[in-house]
Amino acid sequence: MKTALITGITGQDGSYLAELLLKKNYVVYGIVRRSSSCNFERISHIQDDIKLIQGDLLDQNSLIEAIEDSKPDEVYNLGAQSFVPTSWNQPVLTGEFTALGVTRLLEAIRLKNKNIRFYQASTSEMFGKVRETPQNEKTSFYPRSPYGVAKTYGHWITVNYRESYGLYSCSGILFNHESPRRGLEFVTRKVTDSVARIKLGLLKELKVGNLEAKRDWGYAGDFVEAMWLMLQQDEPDDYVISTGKAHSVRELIDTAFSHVGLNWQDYVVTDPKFVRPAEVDVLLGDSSKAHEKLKWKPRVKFEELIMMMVDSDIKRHESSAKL
Ligand code: NAP
Ligand code: F7E
Repeated sequence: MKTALITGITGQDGSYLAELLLKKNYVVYGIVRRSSSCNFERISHIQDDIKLIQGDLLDQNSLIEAIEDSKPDEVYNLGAQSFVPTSWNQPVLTGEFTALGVTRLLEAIRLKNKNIRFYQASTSEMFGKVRETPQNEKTSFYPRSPYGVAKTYGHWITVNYRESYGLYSCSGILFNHESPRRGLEFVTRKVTDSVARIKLGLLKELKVGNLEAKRDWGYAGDFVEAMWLMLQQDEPDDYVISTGKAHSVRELIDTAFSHVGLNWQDYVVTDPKFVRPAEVDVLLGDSSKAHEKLKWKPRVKFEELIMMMVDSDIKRHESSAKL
């Protein structure tokens, strides 16, 4: 029986990864940071099956103790300040969590047990102002936000600990992945939640930013499988994980409104408040390497994903209206 330690277990990916590892009979530990109110909504259904340890990516000793207490075979570093706009308001904090936090965790592993396998949650945001399309593992980085810059540091320190100390450390360069558990501030969930509320008569309009931005959107449940597969190979390596199809925010909105029989032009307004200081215009991933070496392929298609999210948001609002 293997043991895994997950940072960011209360987040979207952490909850799906914990479910996957439990199904594979892992003992699953998660690091949670202290907050004044409980934020275990995404893991409440598995809370009795996992073990939670208090810790923070800002606090070196708490990470060392988490490694000592859980004695993991695998560590998945999913914890981060992950919302791009917040990274302009809080660039230093974003750097502390999302960049230096990776080094703190790698140091804890290096000091306690160099045989632990390490997964770093890297991102397509590192490609930013893209140098080529589609983007693969060899495409150079040009991050466009403090978040992207912090993740680029996290990516290279993961590669560096592999090359300096021989750690089995892998970096998954994941393109956008979504689900009914996505945070409400990200564009897919903001749209699907608003469509649900508009359909139920609880909201009148949806305010968004750049309609022309394009993303390669996949399903989080599919993407966490790739994280696990990366740590099961003979040699550590870095992989791009994507669907290979890009859609605009406009198409996303159209798909979500059409699913409930509404015309998006009647409800959507653009608001400069949601336009970013520097935009990532188009991201499109080439995950041939993951297809070939990990035998990984995404299952859920864009339209299915958006419909799944709209249906889930409608159900949630209907249930809370009944209470
Ligand atoms: P998420 O829902 O925002 O979850 C982030 C997690 O990090 C939460 O559990 C949060 O805990 C935790 N966290 C934040 N600051 C922390 C700190 N100082 N110490 C310990 N934990 C901390 O993100 P996600 O969508 O699941 O993404 C998982 C990871 O993949 C992130 O690193 C993200 O940057 C990266 N990524 C995401 C995507 C995507 O499309 N989803 C794509 C590429 C890469 P609280 O609940 O306490 O806030
Ligand atoms: O924006 C545009 C916005 O916030 C997507 C994170 O998980 O994926 C995520 O980062 C696009 C951008 O995600 C609104 O300008 C228009 O072009 O959903 P998002 P993101 O910035 O791509 C990457 C891979 C990560 O690693 C990150 O952690 O949509 N957009 N109007 C809007 N975006 C938001 N949030 N809200 C709007 O109203």
